[in-house]
Amino acid sequence: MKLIKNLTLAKLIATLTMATGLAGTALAQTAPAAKAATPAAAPATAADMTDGEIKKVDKSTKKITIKHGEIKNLDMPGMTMVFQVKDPAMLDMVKAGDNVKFKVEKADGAIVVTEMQVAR
Ligand SMILES: [Cu+2]
Repeated sequence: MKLIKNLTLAKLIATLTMATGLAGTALAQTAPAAKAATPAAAPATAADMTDGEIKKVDKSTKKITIKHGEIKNLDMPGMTMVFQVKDPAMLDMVKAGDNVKFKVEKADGAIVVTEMQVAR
């Protein structure tokens, strides 16, 4: 009877030690993540710009296909899609394969690229 009691106690202590160890690990993992989140508080203008790669430029329809990263102001995840451009001159600035930073806005139900710069 005494042996069983000791075993149970040993098991309890082992469980507690393990739980404490896990909690310690969780805390250690939380710290760098919180630190990494701080630089994300960038100026609003930079946050509005989206990274993308030009896939296709169609001057006849004034549309551009961009493989884009997350578009935060439109709450859109990364994907490849066709955009209209605000200024057709933008179509002369870029070609397929270019990496760009661009800004998109919703206008009259369409998603329009309003600003674009080639990332070098
Ligand atoms: Cu999209």
